[in-house]
Amino acid sequence: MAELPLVGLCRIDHVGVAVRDLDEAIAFYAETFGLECVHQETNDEQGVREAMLAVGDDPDGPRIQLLAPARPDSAIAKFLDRNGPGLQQLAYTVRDVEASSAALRERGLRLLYDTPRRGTGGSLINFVHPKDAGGVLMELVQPAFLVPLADEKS
Ligand code: MC0
Repeated sequence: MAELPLVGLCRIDHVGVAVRDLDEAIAFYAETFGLECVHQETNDEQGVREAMLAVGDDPDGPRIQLLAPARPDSAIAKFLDRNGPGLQQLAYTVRDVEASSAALRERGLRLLYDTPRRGTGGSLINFVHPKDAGGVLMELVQPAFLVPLADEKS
């Protein structure tokens, strides 16, 4: 039997937490847990405002990602309506999100996007449907430093 291609999960990239109000959540995590916000952005395609929080001193360590809805029809708004605030996703770093997605498709899992989309800080992302990953929304993240520039692709 032919061997399945490697999935290539390298490490935990971040844990995503749905929140109703981003600024309030950033203040809560800073004042209560001492976690510093190291990055903020709005992702229009995903309909989210997000903040990355560092845990400990490792500059490459896993982050906590706070996710607040930027519009009422977004995935985060729907999650909050259904579940309230809380853990929404677990994200893994991969070197090649297309290769990892293909490997998971070969194992019969549903990937949410046919081709990767833009994630935090210029990363490329895709998701495994939570019903195919034991009830966990699993995100694959190819960090920006591993995303080829447009003129390097050919
Ligand atoms: C839904 N379900 C979840 C879930 N969301 N289970 C675990 N974790 C979640 N986050 C469950 C529901 O409870 C329900 O179960 C079933 O999945 C519904 O499936 P569905 O009807 O197919 O889908 P929807 O409409 O609920 O949407 C879920 C889906 C959506 C995962 C497809 O949220 C989505 O497209 N997510 C990907 C994009 C995303 O999450 N963007 C925000 C983060 P029952 O048992 O009731 O049937 S943006 C981001 O993360 C970027 C900025 C980045 O990191 O770079």
